Amino acid sequence: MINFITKMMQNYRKIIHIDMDCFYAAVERLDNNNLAGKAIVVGHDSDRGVVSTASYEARRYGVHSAQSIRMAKRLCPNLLIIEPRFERYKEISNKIHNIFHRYTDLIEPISIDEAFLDVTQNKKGIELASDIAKEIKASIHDELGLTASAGVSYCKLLAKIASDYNKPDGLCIIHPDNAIEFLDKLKVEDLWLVGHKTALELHSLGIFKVRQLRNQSLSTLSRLFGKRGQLFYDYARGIDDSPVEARNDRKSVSCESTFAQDLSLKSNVIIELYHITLELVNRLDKSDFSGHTLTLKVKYADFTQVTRSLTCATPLTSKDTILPLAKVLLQKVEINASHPIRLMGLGVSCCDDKPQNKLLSKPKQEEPQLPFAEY
Ligand code: TTP
Ligand code: MG
Repeated sequence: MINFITKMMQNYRKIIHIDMDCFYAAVERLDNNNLAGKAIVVGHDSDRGVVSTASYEARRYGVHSAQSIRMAKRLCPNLLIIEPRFERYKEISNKIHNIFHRYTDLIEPISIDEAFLDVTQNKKGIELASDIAKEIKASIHDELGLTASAGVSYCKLLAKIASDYNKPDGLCIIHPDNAIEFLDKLKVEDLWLVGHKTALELHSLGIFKVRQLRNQSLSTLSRLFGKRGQLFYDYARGIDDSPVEARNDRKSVSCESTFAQDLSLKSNVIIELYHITLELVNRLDKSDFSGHTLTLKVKYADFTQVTRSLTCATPLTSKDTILPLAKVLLQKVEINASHPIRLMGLGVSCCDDKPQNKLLSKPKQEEPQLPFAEY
């Protein structure tokens, strides 16, 4: 029996999830000692500016990511607003990934400050994933002057939940033997795929805790949530077989702009489209990326949003190829005074059947970037 258990244990994967603490704000503090201990946010200081992140001092006042700067100032009168410096954040993100690569190349970036690492087989032959997590945290601290939180477990779901558990500067390990006990403490909204709407649906059925979710049969969950039902059933049991997928190839490059004033005149929208195209071409060039699918995103003043895409045979790399296609996509979008436009984004992505030959021949680390993220 003991041999059987030992064998089972050996088959468990060892996964680490790392998430930097207050990432943009921490980098700003690193570069400016005067910001130490102060309530700061990173974002554009304008009427329409949005908080990218807030220091913990600011969070105490209720300031948080995605809030308007105006509201943040109201909540925290002494708030300092720092203009974002994305190039600097990417530079630090690359250095963090260089530290990860000392242990494994099986790294899945989730965003600029967050990644999964599969260290089951690692370059240093270290047995305990928790030892690797400690070393990574120490290197990030000693070499870069920043703190990270780490979660360690046998699957991505629990590693991610663990890294959130003791933030900031946390380390939390969920051993397979303790997984169910750990899950029992959690609310359903702590699980992946349980957003606000799903949480409300579950609450209406009297299901608030993961423990209660586990009592539901697979057929009930599948009937209520379709394909997600199976996932909820598995997650409640600590089952998540999804692999850590190393991404050497970028999936997309995009950029977007929130206008100083909402636009309803087509001529103004076309001028903005021109500027966004130039910025997109600049980003494509810098990242050595080309794709075949162009996507236009339009967000209206009432925050409704539409996207329009087209795929073409020619790689989309230059203004001369992208701008005419972007205008074609714009034709498919409503523009009028009763529905003014607040934000427009343009992105190029790869088609799944067209591999990124450029990147395959010249592997390079991905700069994690969410398509169209309002960051
Ligand atoms: P997060 O990891 O979500 O947040 P954080 O690192 O600032 O704080 P925490 O300690 O809770 O992890 O996001 C990483 C960075 O991404 C964040 O520093 C700024 C940026 N970001 C935005 O620009 N907009 C957003 O809405 C969010 C959530 C993050
Ligand atoms: Mg973070």
